[in-house]
Amino acid sequence: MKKKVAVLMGSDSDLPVVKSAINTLKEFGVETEVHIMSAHRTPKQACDFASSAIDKGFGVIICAAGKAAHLAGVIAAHTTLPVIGIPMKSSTLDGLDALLSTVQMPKGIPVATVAIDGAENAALLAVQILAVYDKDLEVKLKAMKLKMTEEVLEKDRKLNS
Ligand code: RP5
Repeated sequence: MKKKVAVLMGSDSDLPVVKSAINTLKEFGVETEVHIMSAHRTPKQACDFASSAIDKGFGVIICAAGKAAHLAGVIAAHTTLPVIGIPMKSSTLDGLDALLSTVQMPKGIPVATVAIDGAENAALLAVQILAVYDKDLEVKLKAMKLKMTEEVLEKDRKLNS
């Protein structure tokens, strides 16, 4: 059975950035569930979601949060699924606070952290994880990489013509 990806964000104010992750997952045809969920404002819902995510057919969980960004860490603490953290640039510290909060996990509870506001890469990493056991996704990823290479080579040709 095809696995789903969960996209969680700490606040609806994160949505404009997180949208590109949702769109990328859609482009790959990955079934996606999106929720506003906070380690601080809805702690019980966050723990319950993570604890039941495997049974609900999820394969990867993406968590976007800003400031003292604990969402990805709390979710990772309650599941064995791979968790990808997107540190959000939503504070006066330009997201550096969220980056450090997301990436500096204690030994035993890893969170795969992408760049500040790196929503698209979070989605691609989720697709790559699912593609280990999904040939269709592997083929789509290879096509995407080929297209990227062609675009750069075309620019290089134009530059030198
Ligand atoms: C975090 O605090 C959210 O993920 C968001 O990035 C930031 C600000 O949230 P709001 O105050 O806009 O709801 O929890």
